[in-house]
Amino acid sequence: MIKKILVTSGFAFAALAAPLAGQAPAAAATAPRVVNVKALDYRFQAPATIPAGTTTFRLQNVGKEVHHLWVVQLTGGKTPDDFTKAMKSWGSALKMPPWAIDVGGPNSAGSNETAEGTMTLEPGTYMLVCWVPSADGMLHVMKGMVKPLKVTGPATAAAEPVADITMMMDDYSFDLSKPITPGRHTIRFENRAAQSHEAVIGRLLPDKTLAQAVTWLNAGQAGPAPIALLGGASGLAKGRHMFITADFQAGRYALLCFIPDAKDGKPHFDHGMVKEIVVAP
Ligand SMILES: [Cu+2]
Repeated sequence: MIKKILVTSGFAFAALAAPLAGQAPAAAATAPRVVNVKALDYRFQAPATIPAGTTTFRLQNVGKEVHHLWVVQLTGGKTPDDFTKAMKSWGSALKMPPWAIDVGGPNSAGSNETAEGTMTLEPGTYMLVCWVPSADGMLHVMKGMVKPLKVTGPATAAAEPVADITMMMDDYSFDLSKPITPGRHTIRFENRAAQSHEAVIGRLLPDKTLAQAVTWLNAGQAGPAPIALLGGASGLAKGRHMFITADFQAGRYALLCFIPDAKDGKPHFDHGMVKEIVVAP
């Protein structure tokens, strides 16, 4: 943004430089790096390599279906090929190998919508994945929505965002530090449970229920959407955290986790990880 102003207008630059002069010159350099990712039906357009450090992934959904960006780190020397081989046993169920660690990402965005998520990534090998199911029951990852990402050192010196609200995830709950009010908020998500959790967030449309939102998302999005998705946190492994910044309006919002349970394989919403919250005017 600033770069654009610099090359197009000297006047704008002078106006912009004045208020910056009194501030610490490092301020601009510490904003998280933005990585733009496009979601299509059914693939990701994303860089192959990014520097380590605090990074905002901006997921632009240019497809017709709902998509999310789920980032997993491959540990124990595993490669993207190992991940592709492991996928062959999945079919219509999410079976994350134990060496693939959920590190977050921007969760579900509707068609022509954008969602953002900020995480701090260490150097390593990662995969970008979409687990959203299509109407045929097939997960998008099985249709080609999976792409390797190399994260290289040294890390950029970017600071993590400052959150005004914290959301703690546990077996099987979403716990907000305070009620969400209309307007723009930065929320820090943290998972303190042993197994991974996610938080899909959306505004329920008038007269629509949580159950209708779950069914619509889980069964290939048949018919008009009962929910306006605004993103949320993709899967976070134990102890991991991430941030989203999003605009809220007055209304009823749904918080949902679709991850299959470690013990019985049932989605976490069946264990109670489904919550309606009210953003009061
Ligand atoms: Cu998808």
